[in-house]
Formats: sequence, structure tokens, C-alpha cells
Amino acid sequence: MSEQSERTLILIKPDGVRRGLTGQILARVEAKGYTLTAVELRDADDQLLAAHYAEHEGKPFYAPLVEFMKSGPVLAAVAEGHRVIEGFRALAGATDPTSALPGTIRGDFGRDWGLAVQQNLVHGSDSVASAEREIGLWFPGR
Ligand code: DAT
Ligand code: MG
Repeated sequence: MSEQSERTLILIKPDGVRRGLTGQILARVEAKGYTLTAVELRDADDQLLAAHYAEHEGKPFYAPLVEFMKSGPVLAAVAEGHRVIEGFRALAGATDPTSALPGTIRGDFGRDWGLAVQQNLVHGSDSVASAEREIGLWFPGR
């Protein structure tokens, strides 16, 4: 019997790409046992980011967030496996990199730079509905 599959969208944000951490971050996803089924370096534009971050429109960190996400290439990936959505968010750690626990991606590699938006290295979908919506935005047709 094959495992019940679930998918999530992972983004390595421009800070992670700039700092040369893509390999180490993807290695953690693979070491945990999930399967990468798509990996692509992308330059995100306003239209894609507005759709991706629609839930945050109007918040004080929204404009800085979009500018940050356009500040360099983003590595977009799809990972698969039973409970991968919850599992990747556990690997990523808390949104605030200062309080993200050591052992997590944000806890080990991230810090607060005192900017208007947290630069916290990775994005991971937070529900099945978000994952399918976000995969459709970043990888149309997959
Ligand atoms: P997450 O990425 O953990 O799902 P989120 O969806 O609430 O967090 O927010 C999207 C991104 O916006 C987050 O990764 C970093 C930034 N952000 C969120 N809340 C913030 C805040 N209060 N101050 C600064 N940046 C924030
Ligand atoms: Mg989120």
C-alpha cells in the first residue's frame, strides 16, 4: 500500500539564496524523508507575490514583505509525503527567527535584522487548501 500523499510549497526566500543556504535547507527536507518533486529558481514579480501573500494585504509588513521577496531570486520547491505540510512547518520553526528554536531552519540560520519585515529564510504552506492554491501559482499545471 502506498502512503497517502500530501504536497506543500516551499520557498527559500531571497535571504536564504543570497546567503548560500539553499543546499543545506533542501538537504534537511530530504533528510527528513520527504520527496522533492519540483525545484526551480525564480524571480518573483508583483502579480505572483500579491496572489501568494493575499492574506497579508493591508498589514504593516505587507509592502516590505513584497519588496524583500523581489530583492533577489527565490528557490521554489514542491515537497511530497504524508503530513508534509505540518512536517515542513516544524522543520522551519517559528515565524520570528529570534524565538524559533535551535534545530529549526529559522532558529539555526535566522536572526532579527531590525527591519520592517522578518527575513526568515523559508516559506511553507499552512494547510492543504493553501498548498494546492500556492502550488498552482508557482507551478501552474502541476
Ligand atoms: P509564516 O511565514 O510563518 O507562515 P506569516 O504567513 O504569518 O508567517 O507571515 C508571512 C511572512 O511575513 C513571515 O514569514 C515574515 C513576515 N511577517 C509576519 N509577521 C510579521 C511581523 N509581525 N513583523 C514583521 N514581519 C512579519
Ligand atoms: Mg504563512
